[in-house]
Amino acid sequence: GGIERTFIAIKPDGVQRGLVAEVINRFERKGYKLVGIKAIVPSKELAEEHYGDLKARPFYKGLVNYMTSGRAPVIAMVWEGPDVIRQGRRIIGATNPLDAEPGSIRGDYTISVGRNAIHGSDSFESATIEIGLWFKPTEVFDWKFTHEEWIIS
Ligand code: YYY
Ligand code: MG
Repeated sequence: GGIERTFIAIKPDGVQRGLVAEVINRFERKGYKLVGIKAIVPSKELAEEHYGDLKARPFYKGLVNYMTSGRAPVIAMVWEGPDVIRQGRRIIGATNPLDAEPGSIRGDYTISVGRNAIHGSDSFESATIEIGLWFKPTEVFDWKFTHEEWIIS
């Protein structure tokens, strides 16, 4: 795949669990580039928009409450690199942690779908929308690894 950007967020349970460094490490060590990061307690409006396609689902209200409680912030990130949207979903693992492969973040650290620690965009379209929702253009940075030719050819 070509160079893409994806929206990755460590949800409040992941922050409470002390998984921030672990998540960043798994993307960084793979060779992906961190082009945006911030801590944020999303407003109800932002969380509802972010999960807008799930509005009709029974868990929607609880999901929005959990994201917006402020009992821990969300760590919102933009990661860049070849095929990072699909590969990011693999690094994260299946939505239900009981289906997530060992070696994935959800597979290694979580046991409940309602506390699965991390979000990752599922397509180019949702990545574009989600980055625009969570980040201002000035909060996302164009930069190059000095050693880029040793990671990407
Ligand atoms: O993209 P992903 O996070 O893997 O799953 P989605 O189907 O987009 O659902 C978003 C979010 O909703 C999921 O990470 C947990 C929650 N959820 C839930 O609490 N119960 C479900 N049965 C399905 C999803
Ligand atoms: Mg999703």
